[in-house]
Amino acid sequence: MKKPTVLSLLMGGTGACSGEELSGKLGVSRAAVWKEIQVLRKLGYRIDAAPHTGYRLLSSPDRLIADELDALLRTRVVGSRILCYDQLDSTNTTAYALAEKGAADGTCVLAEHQRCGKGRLGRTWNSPKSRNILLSVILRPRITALDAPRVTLAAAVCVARAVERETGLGARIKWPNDLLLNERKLCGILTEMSAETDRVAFIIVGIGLNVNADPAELPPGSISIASVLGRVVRRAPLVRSILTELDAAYGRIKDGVFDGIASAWEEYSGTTGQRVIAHLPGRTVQGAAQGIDTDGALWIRTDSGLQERVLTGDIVHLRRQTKEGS
Ligand code: BT5
Repeated sequence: MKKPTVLSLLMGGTGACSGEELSGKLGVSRAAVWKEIQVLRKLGYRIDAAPHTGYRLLSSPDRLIADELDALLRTRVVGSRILCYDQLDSTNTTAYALAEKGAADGTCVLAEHQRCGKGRLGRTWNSPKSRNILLSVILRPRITALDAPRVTLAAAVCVARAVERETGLGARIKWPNDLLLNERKLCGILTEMSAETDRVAFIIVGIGLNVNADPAELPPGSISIASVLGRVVRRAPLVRSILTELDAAYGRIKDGVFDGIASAWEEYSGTTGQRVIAHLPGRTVQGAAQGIDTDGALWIRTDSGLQERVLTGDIVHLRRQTKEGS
């Protein structure tokens, strides 16, 4: 159980909280409570202070603030510690460095802006300041490096579920772990790890989710939740949902139990059934995507009738084939 804060008590209460009540519950002076109220107001929280009733939280800013996320979360491991930064080079790079220094399982790093956000294979991730979710989670599962890609598959399912729950939008997974809406990229996941011979030391699951960015601020082919819904979406509840889903999945993955992940992935797959091109080292494979196996490899039935198993790489969705074959 995390220590209560002024913010968590104001968020948890149904009515106003007096300064005396807050100072009693937190074991600090009323002056210290007043000081904390001023800090929260500076961060953009609107807090009413009435002489006889006390403090009441009227609204929260759309900023990702550790105290608020702590107060929203009811997870076991994921979110055990939350660190929110204004600016970083990359949340994955910071999370990796923290993990090397022994940061706890489930530690989360968030940033409002990344100076050098990373994609896979040396590509970049671009996100305008304070509009989207840039999140990295440190996990320490008891698995081998060979099983690590399955953690990424599970993470894609978790984000798809959270987006569906919070916004009603049905994002689809493009193999291996992009989320698409209307065939445009909504979310990318970058998993990095440190492994010894027989065991993973830690995995960093880095999630970039476009929430409120205008697609004009993003690379071509991108989309955001707000651009589809036509309204701004608060990011904190979305982060809470993503971390809650990850926590539930991690309860099983931590001990190497991956049952049901491939089938959950298939439920959200936008790739299975599509005509695709896979770019592999030195060659390309074109055909119908048939789905993934338990290792997360994509099976493609090529036009010559052969079955190809693609374990890593990039694919492009081609236009869905109609009955007439057009
Ligand atoms: C990914 O790589 O999709 C993984 C992206 C992971 C980003 C997160 S943000 C938090 C954490 N910290 C980091 O530094 N990274 C992770 P990849 O499949 O290689 O896709 C990269 C490509 O997506 C780029 O080459 C662009 O074409 C495109 N792209 C870049 N920014 C985008 C955005 N905001 N929305 C959609 N597409 C984008």
